[in-house]
Amino acid sequence: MKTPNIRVKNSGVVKLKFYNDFPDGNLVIGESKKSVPFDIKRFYFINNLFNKKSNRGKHAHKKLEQIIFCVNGHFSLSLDDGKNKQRILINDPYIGIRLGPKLWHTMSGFFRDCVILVLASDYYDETDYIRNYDDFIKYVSKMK
Ligand code: T46
Repeated sequence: MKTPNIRVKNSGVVKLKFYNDFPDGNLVIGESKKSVPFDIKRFYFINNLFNKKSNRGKHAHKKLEQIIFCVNGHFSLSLDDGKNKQRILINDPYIGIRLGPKLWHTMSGFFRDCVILVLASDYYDETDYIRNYDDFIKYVSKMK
């Protein structure tokens, strides 16, 4: 995957160190506060994405920092900072995308046994989610 040129606010690219010259498989490494720019308090992964029509995400966070990876297969990530929108095909396990706060994100188009891995800066807290798009637009415009 070519390194994506991120055009929305509160996002960016995280590149992991990897060794892919082992005959027995590849090794990929991330470290808190080094390649991953925060302390990792939680991780989760999403698998069993066989329904190609599924749409996940469709929300923003108020404070949470996350990095999203596709460790297998590929999917489409849509980002929206309330003003700029961008869609990225995520298909490189060594490149993660920062999902910073106040960034509406949607994952779709899951393909080839897609497995998504997310590293998060904090524990799960439903009050940190903005799950309604109109509320998101109001929230980001208040912040300006
Ligand atoms: C995000 C995107 C990329 C928990 O109880 N604990 C957790 O740590 C998480 C992540 C979820 N949940 C519960 C909350 C819901 O009842 O699991 C259920 C499904 O969560 P949600 O619909 O938010 O799943 P996604 O895939 O739409 O979103 C997830 C993360 O929730 C979210 O923070 O940014 O992945």
